[in-house]
Amino acid sequence: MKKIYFAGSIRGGRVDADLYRRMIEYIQRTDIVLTEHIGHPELNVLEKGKEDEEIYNQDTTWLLESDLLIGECTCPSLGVGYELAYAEAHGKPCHIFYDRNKTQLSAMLRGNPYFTVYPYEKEEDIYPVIDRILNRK
Ligand code: 6K6
Repeated sequence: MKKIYFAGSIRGGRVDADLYRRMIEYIQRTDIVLTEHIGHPELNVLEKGKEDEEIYNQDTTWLLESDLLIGECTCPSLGVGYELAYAEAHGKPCHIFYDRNKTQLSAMLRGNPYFTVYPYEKEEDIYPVIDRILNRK
């Protein structure tokens, strides 16, 4: 089982939280998601009392432990951008999804050949790509 670091917006906005949850549950059919809280509808309540330093230390530890990163980047997030650069610096494969009808992905991601970028139009297009990323039969 691979360890996946799923990255999605938190303070950048939670409009896509349900989508994150569905993607995380799909990955969890065969693999481990280190960051399953990203898809939780009441993250604010869950994380209450956690210091930012604690969050940073935990997330960077998980990133180093992970086999690869899957990010949903339709909702822009500084934290996700940072995580992508951190993952690249540590040689972790990075797979980025975004809805091409809702956003223009940053040139700093699209322009970097290190990242594998998947623009999609419908949510259902995401899942076969995840199957390929995870080497599922
Ligand atoms: C809870 C409620 C509001 O903010 C929080 C903080 N909790 C976090 N817990 C775990 N990971 C976090 C938290 N905040 C940010 N991250 C990490 O940064 C996640 O791994 C996300 O992929 C990314 C989101 O960054 P922002 O800039 O959108 O918050």
